Amino acid sequence: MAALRLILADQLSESIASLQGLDKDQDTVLLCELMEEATYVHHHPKKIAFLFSAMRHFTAGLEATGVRVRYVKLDDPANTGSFTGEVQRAVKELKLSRLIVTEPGEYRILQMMQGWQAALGIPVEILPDTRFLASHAEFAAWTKGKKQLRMEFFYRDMRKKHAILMEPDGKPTGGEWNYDKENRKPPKAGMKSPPRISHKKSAITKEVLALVKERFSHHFGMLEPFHYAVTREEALMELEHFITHLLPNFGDYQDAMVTGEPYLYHSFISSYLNAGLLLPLEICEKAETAYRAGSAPLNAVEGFIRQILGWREYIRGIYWHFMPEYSERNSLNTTRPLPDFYWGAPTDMFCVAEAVRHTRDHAYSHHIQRLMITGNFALLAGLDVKAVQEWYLAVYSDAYEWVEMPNTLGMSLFGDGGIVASKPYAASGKYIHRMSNYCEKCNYDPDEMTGEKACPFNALYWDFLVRHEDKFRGNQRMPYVFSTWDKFAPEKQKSIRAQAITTLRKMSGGTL
Ligand code: FAD
Ligand code: DLZ
Ligand code: SF4
Repeated sequence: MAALRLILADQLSESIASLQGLDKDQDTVLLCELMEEATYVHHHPKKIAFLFSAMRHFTAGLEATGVRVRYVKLDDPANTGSFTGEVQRAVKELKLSRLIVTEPGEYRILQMMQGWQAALGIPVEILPDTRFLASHAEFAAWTKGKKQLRMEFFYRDMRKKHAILMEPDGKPTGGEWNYDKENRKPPKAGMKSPPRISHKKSAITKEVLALVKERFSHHFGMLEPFHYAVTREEALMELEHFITHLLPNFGDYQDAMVTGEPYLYHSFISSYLNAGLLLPLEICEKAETAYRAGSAPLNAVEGFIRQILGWREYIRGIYWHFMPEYSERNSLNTTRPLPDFYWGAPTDMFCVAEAVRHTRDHAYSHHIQRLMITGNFALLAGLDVKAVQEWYLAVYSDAYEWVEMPNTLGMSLFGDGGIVASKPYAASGKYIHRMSNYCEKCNYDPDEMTGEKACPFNALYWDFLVRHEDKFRGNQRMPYVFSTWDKFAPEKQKSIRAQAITTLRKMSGGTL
């Protein structure tokens, strides 16, 4: 029975389930560039260009091996603009009798797929995405009987299951599961990370850049310069570069932030990994090999592997385990609209402006900028969880709902009520001052709590905690926070809260 095999933009792996058992004589593979997907949130132009170029290169690779591909370009006059429209059109025109897909990374698309069998009148097989290392059933089994779903314990099971950084006696390499206590160094003065590699633009990429420039220039973000890898070979070069030149310092400076240095020692592989150009296990194995060869220390290698084997798989597990109800959570009842400075409007907060600049220029900022600058501000200011999620989904080239939502709603905004984070990642300007050199360039003063020059994060931090005292006072992981607040004189408490009100007013008025 001739099959249509749909491949989504984030399924660009030869090992994807929907390509297995393909019959070159009968089957057709479908990839499509879709207006609906590019605009349901206004994706960053670099993200659209990366995905379109990677899809076109992936198609060329399949065709070179004799696979028949129907590739629908964005500007094809017959393009209906949606997955459903394109699948319907292909089935009708090619007279195919079954459809094979791999489960998507977004609940919205899964719902669409679940309606296709009835709409098309042919069998539709939705296959599991075996590129992930924990299946839905495995994750569900892990959650059974647990009061708290802590990533650390899930991660240990994954280490054992995949024999990563494990010794023959069943103990973790080095004797500890986690070396994070060695990993929180502030940046050194004048620190610069080694240059990143960049990739020559192919004719395909040039054509895509022209298309994206014409159609999506009004979206937030700079399209060029464009240095992304767009093939598996190029993504592997990025990975090699990271393992050789950056991994040794990854652990030490994982939380550091430096002006003008968007990547520091971070890998910048999430876009390639999430789109399927790299696979999680090969990355972990290369990192472990570097440790065993003595070219990277254990704190760096373990910390890096934990992000992929632990956090990434855990986050995906949370998304599918709790959807669709998860998306409606807003445990802190936040409602304030997203201020314009998230979209590049001026702000005197240097740290926020810098994180937004990196985002605008690269469709990337590293984890601590996402969590402790833009995320922390959104948490403290009580910004509407849906608006914040939409921002994160649109502006990062690695963003798909399965990974964006639990990170934003759960980890960053505490909007899931504490499933992902056991306490809110709330911090004052003191933390940002310690972990970055941003405050040196700022109009605000991280040591001031009140007054014109006071760092906005400071009063907002206390105001946030007091606003949500009912939720956080009893939190075992925040023992000293409320006792510090209680020791402040009532006058000081009053002026801090008044400062927070002024700060939020300035934010709404566009003058923060
Ligand atoms: P590195 O720091 O080098 O880490 C290595 C890899 O580990 C990453 O490439 C990524 O695949 C994985 N990883 C690390 N942390 C996480 C995490 N918390 N969740 C899942 N995977 C992780 N990551 C996304 O891939 N897509 C998103 O849309 C996304 N949105 C986020 C939103 C917020 C508010 C926060 C706080 C984090 C978000 N993250 C997201 C997680 C993380 O910030 C990025 O994976 C990371 O910054 C990507 O950069 P890197 O490749 O240089 O990562
Ligand atoms: C994010 C995105 C964009 C911008 N464009 C496309 C597209 O044209 N075609 C496509 O197949 N997928 C696209 N995607 C990814 C989807 O929106 C969605 O996030 C993933 O397919 C979920 O698995
Ligand atoms: Fe950010 Fe406050 Fe430092 Fe300014 S002073 S950079 S607002 S933390």
